[in-house]
Amino acid sequence: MPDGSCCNRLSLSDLLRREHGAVPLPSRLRRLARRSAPIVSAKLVLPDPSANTPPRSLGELTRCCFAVGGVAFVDDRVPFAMVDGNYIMEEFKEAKAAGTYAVNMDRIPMLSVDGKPVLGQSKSIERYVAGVCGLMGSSALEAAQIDMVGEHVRDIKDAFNKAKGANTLEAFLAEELGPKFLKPLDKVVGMLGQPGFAVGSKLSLAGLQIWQLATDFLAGNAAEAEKAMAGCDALKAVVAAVAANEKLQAWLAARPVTIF
Ligand SMILES: N[C@@H](CCC(=O)N[C@@H](CS)C(=O)NCC(=O)O)C(=O)O
Repeated sequence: MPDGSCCNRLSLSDLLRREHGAVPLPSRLRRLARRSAPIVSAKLVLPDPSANTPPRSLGELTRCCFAVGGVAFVDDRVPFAMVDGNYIMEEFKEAKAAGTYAVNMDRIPMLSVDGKPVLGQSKSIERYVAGVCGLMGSSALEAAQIDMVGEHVRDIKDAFNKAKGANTLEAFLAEELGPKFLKPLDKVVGMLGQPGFAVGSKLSLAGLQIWQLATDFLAGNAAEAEKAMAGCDALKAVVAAVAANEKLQAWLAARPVTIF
């Protein structure tokens, strides 16, 4: 499955602990954080227990933000099974019928706060959670620049997926990915961030998005991606700095193994 696949309800209802971050938590969540103990739960039916590919669902970058920000969260995954190549998601079907995901037009991922489903759209969730976790820069302008870099990354993924759909991926990787996308993005990051940072001088959602693009999204085309990245020193420094983050590394080691 391509990046952009299913399937999580991320819950902030048990937002318990916050160690870093420029954006203060609402006082109600701060009270919750003081009185609760960390809970992280994952319900997942693995269709193929031997599958060993990294999770790349629409909720994964949000989980990475929580991890890097030191904010405990409930990792509540919709169970599914695969039968004859089809995804069977009975619990999801029932929850949809009950209106659980209505605010997100009956789709997931969904963020719940205080037990209430309040936010859908993976990118909106990412930006909100990144703010809570102190990953949206040091000013309103930096927040907007982080948002912009995220949209640049989205454009690159869209172009990749379009080429894949049109069976022109090979040409895209060889002729367009570097000159048309990665090199211009390298320039952006060189202009906006200190060495090792996508924007400003702090780890941000934009850095995580660049890291995810380089290490996960393009993982199936690693050799071509490496060629396309030649000379993109600012991007490479961001990827290396994010990959060196110890909290992120701990999450990567602890996260459940899933097929996407
Ligand atoms: N643009 C949305 C896409 C959400 C989406 O398409 N979710 C899929 C699962 S990956 C879904 O819930 N589809 C409805 C269904 O399967 O009935 C986002 O980024 O969150």
